[in-house]
Amino acid sequence: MSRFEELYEAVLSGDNGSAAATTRDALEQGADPQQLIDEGMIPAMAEAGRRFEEAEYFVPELLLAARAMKAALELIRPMLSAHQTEMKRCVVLGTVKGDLHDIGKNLVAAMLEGAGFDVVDLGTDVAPEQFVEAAREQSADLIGLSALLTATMPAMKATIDAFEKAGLRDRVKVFVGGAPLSDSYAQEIHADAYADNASAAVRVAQALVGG
Ligand code: B1M
Repeated sequence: MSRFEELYEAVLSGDNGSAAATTRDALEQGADPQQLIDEGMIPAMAEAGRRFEEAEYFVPELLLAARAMKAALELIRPMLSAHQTEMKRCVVLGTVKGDLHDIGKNLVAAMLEGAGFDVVDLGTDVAPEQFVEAAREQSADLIGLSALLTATMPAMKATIDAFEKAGLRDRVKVFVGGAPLSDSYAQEIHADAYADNASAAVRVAQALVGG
């Protein structure tokens, strides 16, 4: 079994000890951190999602898979951050109000950090006012909003509206992402950009700050 398959199996079966150990070993042996994410972790979470949809997995199995993915991602995060640049742009990132999904958002955070952004991660279930307050405190350049539930997509619009209301909308660029979103929805809510995955989020963020 390849190290990617081992990591895939560890995440899918929710074995966080094995996910961390496999990741640690693979990194020590020179594995590419990005490849571990793309070929081990993401396919495992996609399969966990498929099994959930087919009623083969239930919430506890999903939570275990998510925990295993987090354990592996924590080891990879510093390696992604190793190539930081001097000029740091600040991104305030979070999952919008009512939404507790954070795996994709955490991946986006890790990749942005890896690309040299200063990431302020507000976590999940973040109210519009919390985004505004953090953006003000941090003098943020960018705001990244994540949503995984169709029911919480309107909270993205509420957040963008809160920036308008606070008079900050011209000072920050807002990009959005998450499985139920689309480019057209992003346009509809007047976001500046949409990214459909973590790598695209980095490209979008770089484009929005003009570099
Ligand atoms: Co939930 N869940 N969940 N869940 N869950 C979904 C999203 C769902 C599609 C499953 C399903 O029914 N088919 C469904 C939503 C349906 C809908 O609204 N359309 C769903 C539901 C219904 C629910 C609950 C309501 C279930 C319940 O309790 N009855 C509940 C809601 C809780 C809440 O949020 N209030 C719930 C709970 C949970 C768990 C807690 C068990 C767990 C989350 C654990 C955690 O995040 N810590 C969970 C999980 C794991 C999933 C699935 C299986 C996997 C999500 C995931 O992590 N994917 C998901 C089904 C699926 O996606 N197949 C599902 C892996 C991750 C790497 O991908 O998050 O898409 P993703 O992120 C990608 C891109 O979307 C993008 O980049 C990432 C990397 O490429 N991206 C961004 C994400 N954010 C971005 C931001 C950006 C840019 C790109 O810029 C800012």
